[in-house]
Amino acid sequence: MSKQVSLNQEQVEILTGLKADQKFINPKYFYNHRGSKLFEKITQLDEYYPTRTERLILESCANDIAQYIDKQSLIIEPGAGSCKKIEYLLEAIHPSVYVPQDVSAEFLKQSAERLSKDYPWLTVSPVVSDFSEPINIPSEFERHTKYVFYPGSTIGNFEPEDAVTFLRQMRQLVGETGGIVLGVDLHKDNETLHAAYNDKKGITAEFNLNTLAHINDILGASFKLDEFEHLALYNSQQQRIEMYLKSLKAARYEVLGETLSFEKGELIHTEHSYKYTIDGIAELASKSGFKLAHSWLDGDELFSVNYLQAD
Ligand code: SAH
Ligand code: AVI
Repeated sequence: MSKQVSLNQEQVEILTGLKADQKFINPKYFYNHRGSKLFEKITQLDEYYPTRTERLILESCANDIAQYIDKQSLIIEPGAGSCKKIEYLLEAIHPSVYVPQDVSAEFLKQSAERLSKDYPWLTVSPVVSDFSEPINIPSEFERHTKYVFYPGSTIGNFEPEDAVTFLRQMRQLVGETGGIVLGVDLHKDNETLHAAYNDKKGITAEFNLNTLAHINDILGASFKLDEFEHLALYNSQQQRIEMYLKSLKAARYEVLGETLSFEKGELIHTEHSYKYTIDGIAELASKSGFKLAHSWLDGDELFSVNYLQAD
């Protein structure tokens, strides 16, 4: 008789990916507590230009960005992580409520507590949930004009059609009067992109491999991290970084009543990171009920911060 195993939603999602012809793991599984800390280390790497470049833009353009945003508003930040980038805008925008959302529960809690302490005039109301699902804003905040702050080019981790679905959801959330401040990484030469996802210290490799430790915890599995290798390449035709975990040997794992087999050299897809042009961002906006009101770029045109106004 086969053993009945009752699985939770995360376990089903992960097992479905690992049984597919092209194996995959949703990139949200990078982010257990250790993954969130490793991402913070990535943001400090010389090769990883997006974070420092976006911070420079936010710092120098905060007052211009604030022109588009009502005071005393409510700001929602999906995938807020460390909640550091909103700080560049807080004094200029002066919202009443900040709702950081993330899947990495403990990391979010710590980030939100720090922000709350540093900005006593701000109501910080963190939400632990998946940003692909609609977010519930507590009814006491209903009267505020709503804006979304979505920095870091996390939008690039969606397939372009899913990015439109996500932005449509954000359009519903902000209504006729709000908008979204959207950080998007731009097209550039292959070497810069390749280096950003293949850093010399191997932090991105650790971040990618940590996914296996995270899913080991969720599945009660025993994937061995040293039997896999980090692989990241730029696909210039599709204009995206592709990240994989490569199995270094043939292996079979028994996990929650399923047999998972890996061939030597087989790839598990873990992330896409799409890079856009300003025209591409305008297209995303118009497909999802926004218009691209303004884009702010750094001098080298590596990264963009955009304001998408409800249309
Ligand atoms: N906004 C920060 C962090 C970006 S890293 C910055 O710009 O530096 C991506 C963040 O999104 C992480 O904190 C991760 O935990 C979160 N995340 C990834 N997938 C998610 C999902 N499906 N739902 C909610 N949060 C998610
Ligand atoms: C969160 N996200 C936008 C990062 C990116 O660059 O796509 C995640 C990351 N993956 C590897 N390095 C950083």
